[in-house]
Amino acid sequence: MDGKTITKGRANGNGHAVRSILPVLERDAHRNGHGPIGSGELAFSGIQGTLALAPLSLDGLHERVEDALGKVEFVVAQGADRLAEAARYALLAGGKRVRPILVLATAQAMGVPIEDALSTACAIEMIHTNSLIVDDLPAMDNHPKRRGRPALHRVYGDDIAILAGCALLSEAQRLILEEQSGPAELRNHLLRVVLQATGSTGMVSGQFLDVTRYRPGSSHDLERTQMLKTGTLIVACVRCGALLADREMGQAFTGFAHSLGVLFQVVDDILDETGKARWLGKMPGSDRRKGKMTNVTLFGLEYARRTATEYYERCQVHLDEIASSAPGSVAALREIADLVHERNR
Ligand code: GRG
Repeated sequence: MDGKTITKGRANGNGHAVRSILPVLERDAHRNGHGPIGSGELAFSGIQGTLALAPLSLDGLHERVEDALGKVEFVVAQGADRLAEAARYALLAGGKRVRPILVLATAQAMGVPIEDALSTACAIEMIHTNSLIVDDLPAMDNHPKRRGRPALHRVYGDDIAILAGCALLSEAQRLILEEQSGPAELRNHLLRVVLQATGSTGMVSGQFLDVTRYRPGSSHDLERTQMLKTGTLIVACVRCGALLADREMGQAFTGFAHSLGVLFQVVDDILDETGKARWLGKMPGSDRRKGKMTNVTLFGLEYARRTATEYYERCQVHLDEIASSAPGSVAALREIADLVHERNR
């Protein structure tokens, strides 16, 4: 790959929050209309050297996400530096980055350059990080550890942790509105999708049902409540990836996103029962201790394991369908399904 890079600011004016470093050849490939089904490693073939961009793997996408998140700047008022420091402590603590990678992998499958999906991907990870900060507070789940180190409120105090969560939320929205490339209509649409998934129609209601120990009437009802808490954001990642290609999710993508959302939470329930603290980065067994309604506490470990297998298999069926018509590679989406199924943290 050509080692030469350019730095491209993506903000409209001052205060670039996410800067991108594109290999010159990659940039030119986009401009010349050769590219990109995916984005990443450059390969040449044929006498004329036809440019083809090899899709990025999970690791490659992970690297792009970490790089972009590391460049997010929290612009704060004079005297509020510790607020930015706290937000960065939570954001750069090394999560798995499943959600932003899912945005990028979907975009890649739809033939969108990774570069064009990074702002929305980062914004979603920032909102997810906010939800972890809030969930960890003593008034909620009271987790002392998160992502392998002391939870934010244990280091900075509840007050600063809440404010850092607010900063992550507002900066995430600004990223989509100001840093995301494309027409205003697209940016508004992306933001609507993200807010629908994370606000009172989605995650916030899911968390409400969780903290008030809502007792689901059936396994179907449990799935509904878990979709609110966890699954809607995962579906939103796929939807945003598709929107970036100016498409709504078709039946196959919808089925995949829903199955992955359910799979993610079922595996989370299993890990809370069977996982090891050193891998999870937080204490296991918290669901049972706190009387949470999960696949494991309500229906048992065997049921949860069967459900995980069933939804993993559903992911595979939908991925086969997607692979038969998507313009780009679905390999990274397959890797995500494997990761979500097999993870130990
Ligand atoms: C977003 C406005 C707004 C409010 C938040 C607190 C709250 C409302 C929601 C909490 C929802 C919650 C904690 C859901 C659990 C989701 C979950 C399984 C988190 C763990 O995600 P991983 O495993 O974690 O992807 P890493 O650390 O890898 O990112």
